[in-house]
Amino acid sequence: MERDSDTDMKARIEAAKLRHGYDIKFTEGSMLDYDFLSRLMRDTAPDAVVHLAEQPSAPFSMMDRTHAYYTQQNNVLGTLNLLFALKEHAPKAHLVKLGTMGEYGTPNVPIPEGFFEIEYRGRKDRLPFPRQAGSFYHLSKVHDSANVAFACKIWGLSSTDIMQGVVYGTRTNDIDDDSLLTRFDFDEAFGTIINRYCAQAVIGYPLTPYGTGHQKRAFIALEDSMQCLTLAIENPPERGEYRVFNQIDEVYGVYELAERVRKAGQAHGLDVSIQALEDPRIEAQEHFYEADHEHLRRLGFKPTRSLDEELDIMLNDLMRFRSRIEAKRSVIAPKITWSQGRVAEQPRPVVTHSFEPDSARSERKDDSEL
Ligand code: USQ
Repeated sequence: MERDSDTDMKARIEAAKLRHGYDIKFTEGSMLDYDFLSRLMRDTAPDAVVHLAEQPSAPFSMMDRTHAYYTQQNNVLGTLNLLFALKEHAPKAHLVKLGTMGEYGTPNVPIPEGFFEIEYRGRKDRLPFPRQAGSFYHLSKVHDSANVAFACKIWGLSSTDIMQGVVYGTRTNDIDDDSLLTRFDFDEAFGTIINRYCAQAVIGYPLTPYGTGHQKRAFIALEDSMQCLTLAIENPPERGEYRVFNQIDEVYGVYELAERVRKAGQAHGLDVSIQALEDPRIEAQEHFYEADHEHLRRLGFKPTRSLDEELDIMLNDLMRFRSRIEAKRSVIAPKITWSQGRVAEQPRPVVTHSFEPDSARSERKDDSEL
């Protein structure tokens, strides 16, 4: 589903008009070009700005110095430019800024929504929950959060910082025709895990959980992610307020997900195997993971479908594009490591005998024997 972005954008805007009557205006420019951003804010006088224009890949940022530098420059300085442009031309606009659940890392306590009450040495305060990001990409989001909160405090801007989990899916409900399909990434840098697993399942490539497969993350379907952004826009914060939403639905372990995709694939007649690989990342393998996500629920968020229903839709979509995925088979193997940057060889397979579904593990009281 990859296409040339310029011609693609024009065609898709026309298709959105034709099919849904949407009147979308498109202006291309860089977040690092302050004059462009400033003009855009002045000319459009927005009520809300949804900022999705950051480099979104952790592996990309870990390739080498150039990629780490690009990621932090584009993300941190681009957002800083936007804050100044808002201050100058649209100080009442609501900035909906995409952060990431990865800002928090995997602490051994439940993760609140941005802030927590703490008592320390007999004194109490409400403080930002500690950030323990696991890549130069995730760190760029941590810096952004601090800059956005600061701008709200000193200039009275208002913002919702969205701590989004890992997104998956091939379409939203509005994408009801092939002319509206978007790009779909399944390479090691830009493909997120469920999208990768589904693409792998379709071409008979063994699914690739990394390490022990017990790493847990919070997930949300693409359609639900759009539902949450809509809710945030429709329910803006007060002037000067900086608020944080954990935009997630369910938590899964990465091996558990491979099992779910294997089952879904079998239901589609696909022969799906799983081959765990040495983890190219440096990340906790066995860990506690629990995160609050009440703010969006209180605003009315309801997940639209289950993981299995979404997997069914994804596999149906991707099976139609099997030959295009097959043609890019070489981009699947991970070759970006956290310790060495980009390497020539893909990580070694690891023995799978220690795996079992996370549900079975959580039913046991004592995990220590694993
Ligand atoms: N993983 C595998 N096998 C794979 C790919 C990934 O086991 O083939 C594992 C990773 O090691 C990690 C987990 O799956 O433990 C998630 O990896 P991912 O590549 O799906 O997602 P991640 O790198 O964490 O980043 C993605 C988006 C990013 C967003 C983030 C939300 O690319 O933009 O910020 O999800 S979160 O993970 O909550 O930080």
